[in-house]
Amino acid sequence: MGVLNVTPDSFSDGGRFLGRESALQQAVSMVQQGAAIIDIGGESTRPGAAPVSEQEELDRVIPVLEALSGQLDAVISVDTSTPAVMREAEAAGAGLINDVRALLREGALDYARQSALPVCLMHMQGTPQSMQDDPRYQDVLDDVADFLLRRVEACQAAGIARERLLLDPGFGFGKTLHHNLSMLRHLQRFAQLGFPLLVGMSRKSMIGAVLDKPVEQRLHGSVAAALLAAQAGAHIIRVHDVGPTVDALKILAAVQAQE
Ligand code: 8Y7
Repeated sequence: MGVLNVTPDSFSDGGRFLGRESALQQAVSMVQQGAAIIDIGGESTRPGAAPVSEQEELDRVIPVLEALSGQLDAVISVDTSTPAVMREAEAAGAGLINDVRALLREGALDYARQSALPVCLMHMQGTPQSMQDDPRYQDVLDDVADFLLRRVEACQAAGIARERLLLDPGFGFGKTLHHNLSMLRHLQRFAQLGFPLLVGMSRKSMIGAVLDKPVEQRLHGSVAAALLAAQAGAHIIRVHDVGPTVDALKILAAVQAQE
């Protein structure tokens, strides 16, 4: 899964067109490099990020999705927690809902029930505004797995088929370095829950903390983390740097195909 950066502030018509053009180019390039899914989001969920209004999120995501729809040999995923964005994105051709709030926002579970799309349920402790101030767990593996399975139950109770669900432990979302490393060390546990497992560690602070490097120098660390996750059974890896990651995963696939 390749992360598509949607430029937030192109207000003039020309700017909007350029935004769509460059998004399409970026997406095509990621697909050429081996991405099977392109993830588009209009709400930054980085630690401390300011909330974005529903209209702003729609304005950022939907035009780009419309520009990409039918143009890519890939599934388009919409990174959103907002029911109206899910609805418009599905109508515009999205094939996956990637919700970092696991359908906990008002109306999201209801929308997902009516929708036909698969949904990735991610674990986050707290909110993007506060999640990195002193996150605590009794046991990060138990707590995250329990949360995800409770969200699966809520989905099933709402009438959403299990077959539509993917799970994600949410690296960096209300976790210390220790929590993140522990989740990666024991990722098999999440892979064994019985659902496709999605993970995203690309360029995140856990990579920066281990390497003591800024975000623009985290490529090799991110590829290493992606490889470890895939080896532990992750099915989908969300990354910024598709080409280098796909190379690493091809080596793993070749080795795993060997007797
Ligand atoms: C993740 C994600 C982000 C992740 C899933 C970033 C939208 C933060 N991270 N979605 N989104 N999993 N499913 O640094 O780990 O890319 S945004």
